[in-house]
Amino acid sequence: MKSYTTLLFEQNGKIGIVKINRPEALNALNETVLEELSSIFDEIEADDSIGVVILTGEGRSFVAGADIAAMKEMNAIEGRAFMLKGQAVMQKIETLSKVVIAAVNGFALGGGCEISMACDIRLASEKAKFGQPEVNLGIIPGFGGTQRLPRLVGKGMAKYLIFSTETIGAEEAKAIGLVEKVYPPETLIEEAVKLAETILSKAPIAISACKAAINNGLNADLPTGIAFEAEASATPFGSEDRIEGMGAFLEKRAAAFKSK
Ligand code: CO8
Repeated sequence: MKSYTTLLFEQNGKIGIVKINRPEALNALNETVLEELSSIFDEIEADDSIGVVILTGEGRSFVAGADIAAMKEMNAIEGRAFMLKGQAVMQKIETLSKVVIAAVNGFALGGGCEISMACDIRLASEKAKFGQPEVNLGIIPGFGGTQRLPRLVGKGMAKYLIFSTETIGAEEAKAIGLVEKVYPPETLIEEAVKLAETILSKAPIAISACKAAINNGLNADLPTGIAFEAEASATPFGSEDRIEGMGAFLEKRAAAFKSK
């Protein structure tokens, strides 16, 4: 990996751990963080030695939003360019061929909640806090929040959270479907690694096809989604891993998958 000024990277077997590292600003997303995230996810996509990614934050925050001090100085054109840059990063994470797990260790506000929603699965510390406070600042959740939040929690709850700007804790986030699991802060990363290892033990080609089928299907109506599913099934079905997985089941042994 290249060296980054606002990110830390660690590789543990096939698990890549990306940590946003601007704790003095609670890991707020400025242009540099967005550019570095874009670059590191390109590197991860191209790197066959990484199978699953964990995204987390250094210190007491996951990401406390887009950088308000930086945005304050932007004119409308610069603001739009910044928004597009943020949206592109979220899109890159969402469409990565590998699974990305958000390990939400603290504040996930505004752009922080939005980047967690671009990840495939959200695990949260009991200390995590979620919210979309943008309308307090005269802007909208413009890193995909108006679109991904209703898809996760439903239209009414998304409007409630965005219009009220209420900050909610991890358990409430779990109750509304914004978070999948909640853990004590000290075991969050350990649990994220365990989940990553579980995912890594499955056929990678099938996991990647499931991710694409779910994402593409949610962007379409049901018949189109079902057609995506049929298309997505073809490659895993034709793979050696399918022969291996089915053979292993019938021979009552663990499968040894080979696909990337
Ligand atoms: N941007 C810049 N700096 C920040 C941010 C942020 N989002 N959040 C915190 N910081 C900085 C603080 O300014 C402070 O810096 P300093 O020490 O130099 O004063 C430092 O981090 C520590 O923060 P606090 O002292 O405020 O810590 P507290 O524990 O008292 O409070 C909070 C923590 C509650 C998280 C508080 O910092 C807060 O409310 N932060 C802002 C949260 C917010 O409003 N986030 C949404 C931002 S807007 C956004 O994300 C839009 C995305 C789409 C953009 C579309 C563009 C068009």
